[in-house]
Parts: sequence; structure tokens; C-alpha cells
Amino acid sequence: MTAENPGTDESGGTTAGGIAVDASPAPFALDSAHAALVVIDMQRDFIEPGGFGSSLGNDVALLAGIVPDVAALLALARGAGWFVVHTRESHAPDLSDCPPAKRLRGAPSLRVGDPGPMGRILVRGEPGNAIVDAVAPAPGELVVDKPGKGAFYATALDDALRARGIRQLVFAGVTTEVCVQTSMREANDRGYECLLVEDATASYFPAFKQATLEMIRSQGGIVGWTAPLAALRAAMRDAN
Ligand code: TIU
Repeated sequence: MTAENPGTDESGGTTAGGIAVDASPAPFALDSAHAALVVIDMQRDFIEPGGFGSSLGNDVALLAGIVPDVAALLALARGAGWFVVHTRESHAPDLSDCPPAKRLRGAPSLRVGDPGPMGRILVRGEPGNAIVDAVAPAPGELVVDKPGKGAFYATALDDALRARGIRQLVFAGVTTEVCVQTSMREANDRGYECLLVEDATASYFPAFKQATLEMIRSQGGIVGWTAPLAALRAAMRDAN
């Protein structure tokens, strides 16, 4: 085991007790009994035309492309009995949790709280704020409404994970360099080992997605690990 990467031993294999996932920058020692899946912001507001993402001038089609991969990852996690968390970037209808610095930023076609074709932009309970049907939460799964980009800021997520003894988080969702990366960094600082599933995350900017994957796993995994869904599936299959 090296100080830089507690998930590997000197031969590059996994530590005892973990399932070796072929990840970067080194194998990820998955402790399935203490792992949870965190799916970030797979909402109509980001993935469908007419929501927050398109109001910012983005082409949302790239995000829609990962929906089948996220659905497959959800099926894998549910099959393994993992605790599953879904987040939604959202604000109270009175916008009391939306700082002016967020609402007034830039020159979007619609601002947070404005009426759009899917209801008020990024407001809790509006049609556009819902998670898309194909990756909708199942009964018993935790849905976290978060006013910020990070899943831990102003939420009870950390308490919910600690109460269940969760120590590892597998991440998916959108967008890679904004809410996914922010949440991973928050989780890393709180002591969770984090694995980002490469094909189950997307950005409006492919170069930003690639850069984010590289920065997460740089310096021996400064923020965490990344792996394709197939690698996670293969490791979990081999363990059974
Ligand atoms: N704009 C952008 O890329 N993302 C966000 O505003 N929120 C999330 O990433 N969910």
C-alpha cells in the first residue's frame, strides 16, 4: 500500500476486502457493503430544451446521450443493494435560497425563477425540475434538493451517508465539471473515496468533461478515481 493511494498495494492490486475495479489512476478497491451511488442532477432543467441549461445558451443534446448509461448504472447499483442518492439543483418557490449572485449572473434568456416552457426555471416542484423518467428515483432512494452546485452544501447528505456507514461514493450525472466535480470535491474533503463513472457523466463542453476526468485522477487520484461502466460491471460480476 502506498501513502498516495490507499486503494492499492505495492503490486498495483487492491487492498484486502475490496473488489478490484479497473480504474484510473489505479485499481479502485470497491467495498460494496459500504458504497453508495450518487446521481447528480439528471433533471429536465439540464437535459431537455427549455430548461436552465438551454437558458444559459447550451446545446442540451450531449447530456441526453448519457441517459441510457446512467439507467444501466442505476440497475447495477440496485441489483447490488446499494443505497442510491439522486440530487436535484433546485430552489424554494420564494427563491429565499437563491443568492442574487446566482440569479443575476450572466445574461441567460431566462433566470432562476422565471417562467419557462417547463415551468419556473430551477424551482422545486416545477415540471422542469424533475428527474427525467428513465432514471427516476425508485421507492426508498434518497432525493436531495440542493441550492448550490455541490451536493453537500446546505443539505443533510453527509448525515444520511454516515448514518448508513457509507464510505465510498460512485458518482454519475451532469454536468461533469460543475455539479459532479463540485460534489466529488466536497465528498473527498469529507473522507469519502470517490469513483466517477466516465460514460455516465456529461458536460455541455466535451473538452471540459475530458479535462475534469484528467484532473480528478491526476496526482495519484487527488480527488478520486474514474472508470468506465463496463469496468465496474465486470468487477461486480466477478465478485459474485
Ligand atoms: N451549467 C452547468 O454546466 N451546470 C449547472 O449549472 N448545474 C449542474 O451541473 N447540475
